[in-house]
Amino acid sequence: MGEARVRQVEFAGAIGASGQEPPGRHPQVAVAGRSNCGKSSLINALIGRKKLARVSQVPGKTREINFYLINGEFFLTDLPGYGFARAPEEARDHWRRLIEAFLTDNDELTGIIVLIDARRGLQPQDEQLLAWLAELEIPALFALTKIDKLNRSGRKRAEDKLRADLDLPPDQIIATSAHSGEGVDMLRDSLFALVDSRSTEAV
Ligand SMILES: Nc1nc2c(ncn2[C@@H]2O[C@H](COP(=O)(O)OP(=O)(O)OP(=O)(O)O)[C@@H](O)[C@H]2O)c(=O)[nH]1
Ligand SMILES: [Mg+2]
Repeated sequence: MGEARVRQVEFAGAIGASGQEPPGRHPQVAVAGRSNCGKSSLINALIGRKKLARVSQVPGKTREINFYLINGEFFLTDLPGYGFARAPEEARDHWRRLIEAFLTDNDELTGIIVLIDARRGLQPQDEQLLAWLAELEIPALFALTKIDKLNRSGRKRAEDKLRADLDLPPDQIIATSAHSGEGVDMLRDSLFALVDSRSTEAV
């Protein structure tokens, strides 16, 4: 396996409407989750940059798919969040079209990192995404975010609940915090392993 280290990262471009092409042909791993669950913050932590991915003060602001090229080899992709309660129907339709087009017929898509806010757990709004992942057989990694906000018992409850909800073995859910850095190295290792598994497969 290649070394799980981010040596170089650059913003490569964005897609704002379905039908647009990604900014280059590289394997992609996308980060998805509800609005405000901490996607951009965790991407910054994973790539070791404080401000490359924009962290929003106003939830539901990101409407584009943003591509970050890692080591000149693969894209880490920041997907717009979903499930923002006050989002108008039109915004939800936009999200659905954009993400469905991105997930469907995307030969470069190697996997998805699904982020779940540790204080909220799996929500009904996550179901559309999970249904697509299952239907399209897209490999997924699952991580709880903002784990620093919970005490020991709250954290155990959140981990147990998500494992039960997703019916996954314990080692497939990583508890993370973009603020304390907990779990970030582990998630990065899993991310690189996912990308490696693809290049091995292609040979
Ligand atoms: N305590 C704590 N707060 C966090 C953490 N990660 C993100 N936040 C905060 O949560 C808010 C949303 O973070 P973002 O990274 O913008 O979340 P996002 O999922 O990209 O949001 P959208 O792009 O709007 O969907 C910000 O105020 C962050 O500072 C974390 O690990 N711990
Ligand atoms: Mg964001």
